[in-house]
Amino acid sequence: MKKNISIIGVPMDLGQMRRGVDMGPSAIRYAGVTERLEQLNYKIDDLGDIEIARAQKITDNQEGNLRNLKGVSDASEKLAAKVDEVITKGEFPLVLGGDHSIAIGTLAGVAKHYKNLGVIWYDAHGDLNTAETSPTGNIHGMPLAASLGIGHPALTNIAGYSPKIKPENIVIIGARSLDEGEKKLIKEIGIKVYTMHEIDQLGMATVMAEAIDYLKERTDGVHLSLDLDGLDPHDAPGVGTPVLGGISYRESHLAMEMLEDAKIITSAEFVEVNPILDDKNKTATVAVALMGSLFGEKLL
Ligand code: 4U7
Ligand code: MN
Ligand code: MN
Ligand code: MN
Repeated sequence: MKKNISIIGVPMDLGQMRRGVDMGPSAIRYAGVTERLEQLNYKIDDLGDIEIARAQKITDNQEGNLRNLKGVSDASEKLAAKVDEVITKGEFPLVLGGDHSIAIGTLAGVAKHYKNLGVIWYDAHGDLNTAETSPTGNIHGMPLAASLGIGHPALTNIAGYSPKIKPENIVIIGARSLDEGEKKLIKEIGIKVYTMHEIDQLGMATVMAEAIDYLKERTDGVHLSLDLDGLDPHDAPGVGTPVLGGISYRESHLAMEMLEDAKIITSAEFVEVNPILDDKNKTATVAVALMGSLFGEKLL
């Protein structure tokens, strides 16, 4: 039986320094997310946007190398409560970003409901920094660490518990820009990572088959956190931190189709869409197309 999908917009831009990513949810709605998923016979409940405090000056406000800490932390609490409510109602939470710092709140709301939540982190980056290791102080580079319980308590203790996830339940896909501290942490705690090297060498079909097998045998739910910069900037130009040599549009569709076939995804978020940096809303359109595949659209 198909679950109802609840859409939650998070117009967050406090986790980084480029303007415009707060318009990501609008861009994704404009690209037709509701209509696309209704065609697949889902009932869509668009819950609107979480309210985000507007920073006075997004470039100031440094608190010990954690830019806009309070704004991010407050929004994470609100988002966690909303996601928790959606899952309690028996619906599928589909979260639209906004910068990737929102994953802290999403995972805080989701992980309450699972003993062994799995996470697919589809991203050019590891997002495993802390104030100590971050070269930028931008919290959108820290949500995976925070969810593991690593970092400032205002980020790790959202919803009153920590950690949300275990290192062995995470699979990172598409990595090609990892900071030194992130590389060290990955080796220390043992996170499974398919970098672009493995995707080139094995092919996306094998990478996804392995990732699905790995998560299936150890988790009771899987959250997909898809940062559009996981894709190559030619296919997804509207992102704040583009990195050349990424996952293609077709490879990404294959990944989504394989996740749909495996029926393992229990919540999802699509983040980092920045329409100001985009080419005619291409990146939001790509995001919606990938959601189509994730929720069962077929070519024939
Ligand atoms: B995204 C970076 F230093 N690692 O921490 C950092 F390269 O959510 C980039 O994946 C983080 O887009 C990118 O600032 C965060 C940087
Ligand atoms: Mn990224
Ligand atoms: Mn990211
Ligand atoms: Mn980015």
